[in-house]
Amino acid sequence: MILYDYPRSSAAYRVRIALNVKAIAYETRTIALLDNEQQSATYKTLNPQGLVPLLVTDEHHTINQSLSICEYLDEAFPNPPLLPEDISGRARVRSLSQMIACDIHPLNNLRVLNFLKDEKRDNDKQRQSQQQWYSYWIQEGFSAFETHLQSSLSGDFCHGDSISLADICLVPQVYNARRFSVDLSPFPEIVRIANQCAEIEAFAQANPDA
Ligand SMILES: N[C@@H](CCC(=O)N[C@@H](CS)C(=O)NCC(=O)O)C(=O)O
Repeated sequence: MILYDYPRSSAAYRVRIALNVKAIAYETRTIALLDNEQQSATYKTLNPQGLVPLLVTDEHHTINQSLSICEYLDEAFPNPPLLPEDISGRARVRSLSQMIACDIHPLNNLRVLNFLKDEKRDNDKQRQSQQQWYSYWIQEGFSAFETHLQSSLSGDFCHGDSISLADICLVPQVYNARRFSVDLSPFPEIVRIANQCAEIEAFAQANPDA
């Protein structure tokens, strides 16, 4: 399999974790987001959205959207599973995953931050306003996520005592939060679970700093 990737892309980071958890061999092709390579004609023939990640399967199918890729991997390689067996558990894990992937992450994406740039502001003001925007959306989203984690349905991980798609979405978002110095002290459960995941090889190997 080939993963079109960028180390600091949190959507691609999710897929790297899923591939590692399932011990699937893969190659990466780095798309230089800061050089706008995602918008090149060559890449857009593979992914017209101009975003990473993109997975090319061994059967040469291309799949974009990290959650679809993770669910594809889960169906193609069922062990260990990324979703619980019971349907309400699966719904809970998908809902936690989407809280991050659909309602936090898109607001802080590179193209959104670039669109919000105000060329009239000096660099310091620019950075300050970007930081405020970034922190606001993470803290707003994490506040609801933290409340969900207080449920008895959570355990060592977001859902019960085994890794699920929700942890795979949470860890890259926490990485981003730390990179932008977002205060995580109001979210002890999020921090506990992210730190626990960091000890697991599949997560550690997928970390952008690795
Ligand atoms: N919903 C998509 C989001 C993909 C996405 O936003 N990728 C970012 C990196 S995390 C990207 O390629 N950004 C390039 C840009 O903003 O130009 C997914 O989950 O795969």
